[in-house]
Amino acid sequence: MTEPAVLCAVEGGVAELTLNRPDRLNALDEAAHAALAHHLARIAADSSIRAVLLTGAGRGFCAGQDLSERLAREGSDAPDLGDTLERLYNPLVRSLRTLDKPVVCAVNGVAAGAGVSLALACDIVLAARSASFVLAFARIGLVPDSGATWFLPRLVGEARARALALLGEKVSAEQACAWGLVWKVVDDQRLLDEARTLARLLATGPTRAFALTKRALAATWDQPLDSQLALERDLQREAGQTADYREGVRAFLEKRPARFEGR
Ligand code: LHQ
Repeated sequence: MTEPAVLCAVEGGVAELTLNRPDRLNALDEAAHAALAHHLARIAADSSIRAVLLTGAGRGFCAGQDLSERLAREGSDAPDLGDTLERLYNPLVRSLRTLDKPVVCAVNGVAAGAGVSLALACDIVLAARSASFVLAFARIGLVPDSGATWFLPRLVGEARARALALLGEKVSAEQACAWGLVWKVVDDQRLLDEARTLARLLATGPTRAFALTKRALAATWDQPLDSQLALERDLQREAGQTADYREGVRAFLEKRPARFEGR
């Protein structure tokens, strides 16, 4: 029997997704995309799942598109890579960004090409100290994709984004953290434990407020302050109607930890 391209284990309100093609540094082929789409749809529909953890098996996190699959598929024909993005990568990035629950990414090793984009599409990114980030696109004659040209300048600024994209140099986890690409660097052997602790914490949080927060942060780059204020007003109105808000205030007044139920 062949191994599944992506493993999914649900425990304590957290769905842990593990990219599982370690001998290819978890490069994404069609099967991996199909599995990710399947699991993310299930996660979105299941209200008992309140946080997601994404990581990779073996020594890599994700080496981007599986290039051996591309060659086998394309032969000597001029390929339509736009079609691949439209069918597979863009829906994946959109589904992570719009998922109504927080997504933690544990970058356990090298992230390259669309593997970098995949990590940056998550809400909180932890990186193992030995992990690295490679904008490998230019090395094979391509344009950074899957959101890379959107995420990078926003996270690291124009100067670094342009150099990273054009040079494709490997960036260490420490450097990525200093530049604001990731939230924290964690010792390799501690990475999964820390990421799981974080995901479990998020899974006991106010899930609706988290979803609304994601929506507010997603809108912020496209509109002026005045419109963002109006959006915050609308989203806060919605948050104020949740049971979690009532519980949060009650717990504060009673000087005890809140017991959020995600509704
Ligand atoms: C791989 C891959 C890989 C297959 C390592 N594929 N086997 C979107 C839409 C449509 C088309 C095109 O692209 C895109 C977006 C993209 O993602 S484009 C960017 C695609 N990715 C790359 O160009 C990265 C290619 N990989 C590398 O540069 C290196 O492997 C990195 C820097 C990630 C790691 O280097 P090393 O640690 O030295 O490992 P390695 O190169 O020895 O790789 C280990 C094995 O994994 C090796 O197989 P082998 O049979 O020799 O042990 C590699 O062939 C395989 N592998 N990446 N993307």
